Amino acid sequence: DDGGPDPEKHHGHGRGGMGEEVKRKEDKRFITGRGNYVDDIKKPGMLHCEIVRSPHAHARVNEIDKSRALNLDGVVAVLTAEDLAAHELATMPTLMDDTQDVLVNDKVKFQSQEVAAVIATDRYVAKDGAEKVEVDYEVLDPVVTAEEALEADAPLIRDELEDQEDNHIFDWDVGDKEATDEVFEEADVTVEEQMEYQRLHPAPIETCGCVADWDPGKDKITVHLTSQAPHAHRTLFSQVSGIPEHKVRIVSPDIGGGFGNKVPIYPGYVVAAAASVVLEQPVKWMEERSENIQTTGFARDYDMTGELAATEDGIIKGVRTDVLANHGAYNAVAQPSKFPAGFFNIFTGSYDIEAAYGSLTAAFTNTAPGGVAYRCSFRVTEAVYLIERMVKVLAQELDMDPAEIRRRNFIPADAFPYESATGWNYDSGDYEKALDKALEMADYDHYREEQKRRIEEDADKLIGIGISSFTEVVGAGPGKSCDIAGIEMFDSADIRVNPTGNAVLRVGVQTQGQGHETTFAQIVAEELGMDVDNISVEHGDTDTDPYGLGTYGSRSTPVAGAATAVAARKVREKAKSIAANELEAAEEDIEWDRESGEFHVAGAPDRSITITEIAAGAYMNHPSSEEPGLEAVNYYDPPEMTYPFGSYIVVVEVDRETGEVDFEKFVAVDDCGNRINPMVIEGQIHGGLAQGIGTAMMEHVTYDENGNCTGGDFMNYLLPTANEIPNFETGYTVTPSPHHPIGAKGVGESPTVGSPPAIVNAVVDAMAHAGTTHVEMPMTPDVVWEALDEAGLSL
Ligand code: PCD
Repeated sequence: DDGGPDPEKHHGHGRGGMGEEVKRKEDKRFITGRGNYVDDIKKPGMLHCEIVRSPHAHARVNEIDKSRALNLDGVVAVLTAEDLAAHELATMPTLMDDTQDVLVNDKVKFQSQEVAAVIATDRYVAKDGAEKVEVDYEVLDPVVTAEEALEADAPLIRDELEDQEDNHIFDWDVGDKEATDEVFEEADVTVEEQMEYQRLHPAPIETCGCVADWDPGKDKITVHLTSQAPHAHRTLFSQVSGIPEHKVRIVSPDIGGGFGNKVPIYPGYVVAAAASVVLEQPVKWMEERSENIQTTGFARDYDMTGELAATEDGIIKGVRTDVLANHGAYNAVAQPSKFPAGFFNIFTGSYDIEAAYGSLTAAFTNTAPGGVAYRCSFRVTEAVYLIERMVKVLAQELDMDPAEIRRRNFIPADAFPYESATGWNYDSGDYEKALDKALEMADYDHYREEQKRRIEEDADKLIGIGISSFTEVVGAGPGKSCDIAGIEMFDSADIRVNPTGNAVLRVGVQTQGQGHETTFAQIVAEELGMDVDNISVEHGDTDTDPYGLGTYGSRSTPVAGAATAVAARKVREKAKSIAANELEAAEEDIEWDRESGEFHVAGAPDRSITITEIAAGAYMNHPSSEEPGLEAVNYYDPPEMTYPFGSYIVVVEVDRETGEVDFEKFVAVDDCGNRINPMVIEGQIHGGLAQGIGTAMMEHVTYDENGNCTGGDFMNYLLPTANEIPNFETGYTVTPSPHHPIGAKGVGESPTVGSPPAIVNAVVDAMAHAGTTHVEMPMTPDVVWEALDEAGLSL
């Protein structure tokens, strides 16, 4: 082939291909109010489902009295675990092969857990009905933190499991312990820090929900589902329900943000589907906001110790980490099954470190289950936070500039492909280039001067500068190492060119807002020389789309994007033989020109033909050597993941009187290889940085000592608004992925992964002269003021 688009000539050819800022096709329907979300789906005779939830975190259910609810006009049914058991649906598997109650069987294990379900003709009646279900609870002692859970006399949460004698789930480790210990013994300097990555929630605007519709005439169920992985969910639905897979159709319509929250299967989906089969009517279930935050997939909740060993001049020799993970009441983390700690083991980050060792213990607690990859490739966010914070701690210990210490330890640009001490194969990178660019954009030296001046003048407001030079790992597969519930993580594309020269692309991944209807059409435009307006993208319907593993872990571009390019090139190959037929030349003499998008006879550029003319030829005058039609399918199993990276620099002003933090400057330089749509990328970066600010400054799912979720609504789980978001300055470098057909890497998660350590490093940096080495997230004004006070800096 011709090797794909040229990164140097990255401005496209005017047809809306790679590198062009094509306006998002999907936005027309979104900004004119024509989006179609799950809650917009209304079917004749549709019933509504509301869930009765436990007010207690840990309690035995003695009795459920349905009678008052059933007496309410409009209530059709009240379901409990017993009713589901009759259909073998009382429990469901989690993505990590644990077994979760769909409705509580015997014992409540977290606050707001699903106890019963009321099905009614109207949502409000269903809600009234849910209030009338009487449950007799016997309250038990709850266990809220992982530390408490592992104490010898802690109450046993999972007493229904045979062989489970305590709240311990698993231990995991990676790296060479002996070699790492040795490096630490011999090191000039070692540093250690304890840090918590607090429990977060993805909190998408659209909560989770479904409309399940059993068709007794066809013995087929159609479920409109807030799903980031429709095909995988179809397989799981079929396995759990016993309905054959070809009789299950999952439709993921417009999704109002996923962020990892819509990867797992939740009890509400199963209840609605069971109710629809039993009642032979469509049933809708839609979460409210607090149900979403309190019960469906949380993220993070890692309590981490980090250690670095280094030479006097700041060469990092070893890294060690130990983690205590709170997994909630069930082991329901959403990650490939061979990675119990997700991709946390990439904690050597962007640095060439000789020895590394990490260990982790996971525990059950009486809190909601989860551990989803919230804008993060399976725990890479925690890993990046750990290493980027530790590099700052080390720089302080050695009194070195944090930019300089990074420079001394980066994996050099000529060392790629690079294998890390924990076994990751980085495809490409040029970390110093990105850092240099960010330093320049941030006016780094100026702010260092300003910082000094403020300290000397004993100013009321201090300046802090934080850096994060992160590496992400996105695009899971390869199928050999990555799976969801045993299904290999490949992805797919199916292109059909119509006789009139336009085309439909169907892909196995779908968009939750990130713009696939535009960017995937751009890949086809680039590879077929078609105009982007002539390509429509379809996704999210398992009856018509090729099987794919879903959208998360920034895998769409690396995997389905690759499948799209390969399928388009297959179409191009066939197009050549049609071109030869039309131009009355030998197929070997036909060349494709990326610039013009046309096929021509070698040495005779005026004997050329467009893809539109070829499409007509494929249906109206096809060569006898070929089948009629013009289409191709590709299932792509990536040989490796892709490793986007970047350098973020944050300048903050910290108020010594109030603990308030103001962003003075926020610079983000990203490298995602070849860029499909720079405008979409910039939008992705802005959104992800906003979520990084939420993480660092205000978001936290909190619990009190009784297991009450005290951070479970938007009054208490604070999301950043336009008021808290500064002006971002974005930049980029281009280091193509050598193994990806169009040289692209993912980018959607990078800003959320990369920014929290830059922000925390900046706040710590403002107090570093007084000896502060760490401030915990979320850095609300009171937390910052405490830290100032401890350092003797508060006013
Ligand atoms: N791109 C371009 N170029 C390159 C790359 C990329 O252009 N080179 C673009 C694409 O195409 C798209 C975007 O950008 O459109 C993104 O991409 P990616 O990175 O590949 O990714 P995806 O797969 O597609 O997606 C996913 C992501 C994630 S993961 C998340 S969270 C988030 C993000 O995405 N989410 C969201 N973003 C977003 N946006 C929106 N709007 N919404 C949402 O929801 Mo996970 O794991 O799930 O947690």
